[in-house]
Amino acid sequence: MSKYLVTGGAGFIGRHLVAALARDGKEVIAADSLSNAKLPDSAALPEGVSFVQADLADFAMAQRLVRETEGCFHLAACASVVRSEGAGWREAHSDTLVSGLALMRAAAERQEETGEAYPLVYASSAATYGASHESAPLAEDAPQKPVGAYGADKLALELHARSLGATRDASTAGLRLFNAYGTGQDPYSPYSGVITLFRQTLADNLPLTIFGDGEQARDFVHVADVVRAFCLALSAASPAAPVWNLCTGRATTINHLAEQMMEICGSETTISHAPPRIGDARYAVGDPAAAARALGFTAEVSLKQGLTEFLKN
Ligand code: UD2
Repeated sequence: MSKYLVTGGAGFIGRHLVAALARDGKEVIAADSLSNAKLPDSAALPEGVSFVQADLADFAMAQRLVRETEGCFHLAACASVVRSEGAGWREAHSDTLVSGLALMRAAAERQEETGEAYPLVYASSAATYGASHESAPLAEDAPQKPVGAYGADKLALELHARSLGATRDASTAGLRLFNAYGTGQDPYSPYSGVITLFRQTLADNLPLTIFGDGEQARDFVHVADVVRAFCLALSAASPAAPVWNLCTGRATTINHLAEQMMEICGSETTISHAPPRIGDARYAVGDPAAAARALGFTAEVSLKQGLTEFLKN
């Protein structure tokens, strides 16, 4: 039976991926440092899944987990802007970049020992493109100009994947995630996405706050599609270290999002506008064509469908 490592396995996307792999009959080691996620209830873990609390930047730990598995989905990262830009920058850098490097090096080493490819699919981010793009969907060859430490670390991960592919045949694939949403994000965490925050605000019957004029656009991709793309990318991992957008290609403004969510909930709450967030991207929408060609991946869940399901759960 195939056994896979999922890092960030206690996080929002990680939990969905672990559940999907288990449903597919795979064994899974879900590893997480728990620095930004809650300990999963061991009694509720699907059959074939074990959980390990682990600092993945610890190379010996990465080596151990990689040796026990046949492939890795690397989702662990520190998405907190406050931590990665503030006093916790060193730990955040370790969680986002050093952990990925440790796993990639452990994967290359395992491959050299066994002579068999060890595929590693890692989460990169739309944050690698930066905030300065105006209106056209971003294809993979768009300039990458990250504005924060998180985006810089994700870009560095892509570069290291390429470098380790060239020097040691490390077999990787990167997926640049746009705005993922779905059940399981903590509604009280300031790091949760706008959809999760709006849902909680609507449930509390409070006014929605939109930062700026609300005409900034995002590419919202449902977590079920995210999971599918990760699974498809596993067999596309190679020493060429390919990277694809994980997106829908559809632009949704925050004004439109708020309207749609209010309509689905039948809410008549008010909307207040606050000053724009510093460094907020005006337009973060991906071009999905390359992933469609290479992986056969097209996002299937429409925003309306995804929001309706999400707001009911
Ligand atoms: C997302 C990621 C971020 C990084 C970036 C890359 C999340 C939570 N953040 O940031 O880590 O990967 O993408 O491009 O996934 N907004 C409101 N009202 C609210 C909350 C948000 O108007 O109450 C706006 C916000 O100003 C932004 C948009 O909604 O324009 C989306 O915000 P977000 O925090 O969900 O995600 P984003 O794209 O800023």
